[in-house]
Amino acid sequence: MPEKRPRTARDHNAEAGLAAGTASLPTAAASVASGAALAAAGATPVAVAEGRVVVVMPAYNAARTLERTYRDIPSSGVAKIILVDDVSRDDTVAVARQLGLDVIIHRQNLGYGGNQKTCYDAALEAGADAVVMLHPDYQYDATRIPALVQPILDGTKDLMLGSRFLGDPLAGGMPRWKYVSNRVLTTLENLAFGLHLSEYHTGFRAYSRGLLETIPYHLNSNDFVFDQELVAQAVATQMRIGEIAVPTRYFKEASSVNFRRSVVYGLSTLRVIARFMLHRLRVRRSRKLAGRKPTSR
Ligand SMILES: Nc1nc2c(ncn2[C@@H]2O[C@H](COP(=O)(O)OP(=O)(O)O)[C@@H](O)[C@H]2O)c(=O)[nH]1
Ligand SMILES: [Mg+2]
Repeated sequence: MPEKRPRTARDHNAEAGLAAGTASLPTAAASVASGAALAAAGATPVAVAEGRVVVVMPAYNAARTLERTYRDIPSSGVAKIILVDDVSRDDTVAVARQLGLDVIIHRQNLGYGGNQKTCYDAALEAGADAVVMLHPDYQYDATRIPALVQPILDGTKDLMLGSRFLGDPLAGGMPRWKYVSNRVLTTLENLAFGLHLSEYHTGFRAYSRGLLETIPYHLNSNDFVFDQELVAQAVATQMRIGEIAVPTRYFKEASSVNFRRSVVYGLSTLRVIARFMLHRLRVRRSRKLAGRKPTSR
């Protein structure tokens, strides 16, 4: 287990009772755990790549897993951790505040995609060069954040996926039906996108600032398919995509998506693929898949 992080370095709660979707943070939220602050708090200074890394956690009923997730986030090289609460019915907000996270609270439940829109708005507002999206359900190994984010800080990738399928997800406890449907959807997405990724459905990702500023993610779904739309947008705008292996854990609190919701998700993913193909073949242009502005690359 990693060492317990110094609490003082992140003890700058910024609480913004924002209306959902309007993510303008108060300036107090933009404070950073500087290297000096970390050193003063007793942390070992470690050489980190240039760039400001912000971790965002889209949260919904994560009270029982949040602290464990947080403890695994390396303290060096991460400037800020933002948790967006989507009107949880448990103590997620209280736990997040106790941990010293920057907390943003939705006034109404928007769903997983709607939550991420607020996450990315807030991360950009906080000056992030690289943004890590991490589920607060302790499913993904957050100690892998430095490896995930390195290619983005190096400027060689715009989107990094923490893949469960480069390891053995069944050994990690992934239900077989989820495994099979993931394989099928991933195969179809690879064919459509012309890529060779091992999976597209992970809840552990990192984005460059340039990517988030280029793709119009506000046009995306507020539901789970948001993640797939975002990858399609990244491909359509010629973003560079990579992946690393990330061990995963399956247990009760780490997986709330049931079979019915998964079927809806699967069908929505097929629609994303179809829309991508129509756009690519110039049969039907999609505003979502066109960049917000021309990229400089
Ligand atoms: N905002 C929001 N997030 C949700 C909702 N349901 C689940 N989530 C979050 O979505 C993420 C993925 O859900 P999860 O049940 O872990 O999916 P699985 O691990 O793929 O089975 C988790 O981090 C949940 O906190 C919801 O209704 N609203
Ligand atoms: Mg999960």
